[in-house]
Amino acid sequence: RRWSHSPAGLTGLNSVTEEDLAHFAKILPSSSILSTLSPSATPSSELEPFNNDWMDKYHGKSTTVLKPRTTQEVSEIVRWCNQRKIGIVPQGGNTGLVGGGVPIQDELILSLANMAKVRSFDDVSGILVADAGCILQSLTDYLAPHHHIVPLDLGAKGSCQIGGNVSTNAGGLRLLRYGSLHGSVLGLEVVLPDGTVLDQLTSLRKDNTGYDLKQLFIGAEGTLGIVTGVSILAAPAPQASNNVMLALPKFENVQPLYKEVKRQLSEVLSAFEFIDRTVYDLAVKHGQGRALNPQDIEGAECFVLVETSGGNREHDEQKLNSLLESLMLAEEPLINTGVLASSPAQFSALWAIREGLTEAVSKEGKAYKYDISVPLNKFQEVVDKTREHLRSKDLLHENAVKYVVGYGHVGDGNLHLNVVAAAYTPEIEAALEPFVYELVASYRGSISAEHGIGVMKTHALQYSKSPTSIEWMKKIKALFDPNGIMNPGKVLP
Ligand code: FAD
Ligand code: 2HG
Ligand code: ZN
Repeated sequence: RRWSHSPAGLTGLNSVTEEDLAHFAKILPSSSILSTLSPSATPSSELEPFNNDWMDKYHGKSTTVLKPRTTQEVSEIVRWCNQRKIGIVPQGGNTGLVGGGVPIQDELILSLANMAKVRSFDDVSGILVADAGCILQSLTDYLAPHHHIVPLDLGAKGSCQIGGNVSTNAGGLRLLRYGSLHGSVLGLEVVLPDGTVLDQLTSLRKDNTGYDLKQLFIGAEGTLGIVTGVSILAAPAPQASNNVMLALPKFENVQPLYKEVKRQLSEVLSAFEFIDRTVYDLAVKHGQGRALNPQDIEGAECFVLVETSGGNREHDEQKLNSLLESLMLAEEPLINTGVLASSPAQFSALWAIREGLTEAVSKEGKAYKYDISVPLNKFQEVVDKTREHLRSKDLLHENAVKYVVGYGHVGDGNLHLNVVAAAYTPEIEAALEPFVYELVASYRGSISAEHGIGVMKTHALQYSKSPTSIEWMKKIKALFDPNGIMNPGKVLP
């Protein structure tokens, strides 16, 4: 494989002009238009949150953000941009971690933030239909009194939008239980790059009428169209949830532990999350969740957070207690200790450690994030080999790379390798890439288990996709978006 990482140039696309703004003003009220171009002249500081990503790693130079309120408005904007060959970046909550949601140059940003209504919910079938701009947490809150939950949960739930989740095919903390969005999304409404509205917003559990077009937009990262509505199968809310944080003396115990936990908890197991010692210590340092008793976890090399969700509290607690008992009393125990939540507050505090890892890492420094699929027994090896590689390049010190950590979703075989540096520098990037991608390929893994390709990995796609697959991806892109206006420079090399 040849390695080249030159920033994508967006040839053949036009910048937004004052004439374009005058046209947008016929479609949208002035409150839905932010632009540094006169006559609106929004201060550029107001565009910064849209131009910069969550990690402060990717920076765009867009002059204009539009916030349509209806699918019709989205369609009219897109139709105009297609005629005028103006690049569009669809943006949800801007929590993406691969630079997909911010412009590369001065593309127009189309924010879904003003499309945030629940369209319908059927508490018999559990089918929820919502605007793409609904924030994930607000959907969870909406469903709670109806005793249902969104079949997806992640640390960014307070900001990310369901349209962004669908567009990144977000995995999250309970994929092990509820499966991928490719299964739970029943239908989509999408504005295609020529402005046509593709209405596939069915509320049917079963529909085998030919090609399932909606699947193409799940994980397309806004390169094929703008998702404006989502129909999703909500899950019944569990009657009882519980969790336990297990401290392990060594990484090698994770795999046998996972087997044992699956065997004993079977149908009530809903999460099994891995946290290495270094990132646990960072979470504690930066005040995420409540630290476990330091004496209890002395010598622990890593942690696992196990969650149960079931229909009968007594039955689930009994299962969890007997699991803990058998683990502690085993001749060669796989764990040092286990902290079982005994109240809703403790339950949340344990989850807060896991959900707060991304934030803890970002408080510590600038993170190079590799979200990869590798065999479970290689998780630690990947972290160790990366650390050793950086050490060999003399880059492992306070002023360069401070920490190399690993955490992730064991049930999904998904490791989050985070390299925490003092600053983003070309030197560190050159040491990490293609090193990490070569390593992943040597295990026949995936270079993106859940966060997507965005702008970060376009040049590395070939590590996980064959030339034939990439060729057909390009053909599909050209078919939907012959002018290349939809999130240009993202996903495809
Ligand atoms: P954005 O960041 O705005 O956009 C992401 C991509 O989708 C971009 O390419 C954008 O152009 C496109 N897009 C957004 N909305 C639309 C739309 N309506 N139509 C078409 N394209 C659109 N990811 C996981 O998979 N699992 C996790 O556990 C997880 N945890 C996270 C925790 C934290 C603290 C953070 C900051 C991020 C996490 N992420 C996780 C990454 C991120 O992918 C998710 O947060 C989320 O799915 C992105 O949604 P968003 O609305 O913020 O999308
Ligand atoms: C998670 O699982 C998210 O917490 C974010 O996918 C991972 O911070 C990361 O690298
Ligand atoms: Zn994740």
